[in-house]
Amino acid sequence: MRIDAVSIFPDYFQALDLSLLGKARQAGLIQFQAHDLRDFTFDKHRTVDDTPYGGGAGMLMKPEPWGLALDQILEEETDATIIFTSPAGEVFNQSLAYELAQENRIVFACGRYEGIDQRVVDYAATKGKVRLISIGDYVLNGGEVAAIAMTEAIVRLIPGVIGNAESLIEESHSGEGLLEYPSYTKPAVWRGLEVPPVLLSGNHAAIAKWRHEQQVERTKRVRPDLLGE
Ligand code: JQB
Repeated sequence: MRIDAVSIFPDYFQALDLSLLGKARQAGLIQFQAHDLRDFTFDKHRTVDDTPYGGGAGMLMKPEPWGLALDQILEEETDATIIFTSPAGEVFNQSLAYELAQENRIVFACGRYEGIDQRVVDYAATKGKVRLISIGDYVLNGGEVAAIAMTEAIVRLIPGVIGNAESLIEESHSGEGLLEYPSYTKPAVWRGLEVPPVLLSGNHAAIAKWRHEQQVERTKRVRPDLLGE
């Protein structure tokens, strides 16, 4: 899979050099490239924003640099998915991560200010599949953090990226169904706080039952919406 991101803050994406994602890149499982939108401007101040037609607060991103960036990144590519991170998009979730993990090419268009001229979205739709995606119902100052979060969720689903295939299988059984159970490691007593004795019992059926009960209790308490309530 090849992932590109266009942004006026390409340095954000250095976070993807670290850890899991860095290893997936070194192993050739994914290619990632961040692009500076200002490289597609020609004026002295490398301007990417302008005032909105019809009035309103703040500035919008002007279309011309976006058009040139998309042209250069996509060239003759026809099957790319172009994702506009946006508070007005569909909300990202695990099933969307699985869906996007099947793609060959993803381009993240990361806006700033009050967003991007709508014609950029319409133009992108002539070059590939366009999606507007939000990472949740809160307001960020721009799309970079959202693109990084989605990239991490997507890339870890690519075969070979997570060393332990079992953890993915376990997730897929619980994914979007129930919250995780609480986990403990050594020591058995820490600062007077004990690990639940059932986990030290060696009784695997009892452990599975306890963990499932914990999942149900937590989900009812914290995320009743996941149980349809
Ligand atoms: C500009 C963004 C998000 C991209 C995701 C999420 O566009 C705006 N509209 C109103 C207020 C603020 C902005 C700022 N902004 C580009 C841009 C916000 C994404 C964003 C997002 N994905 N919250 N905010 N979950």
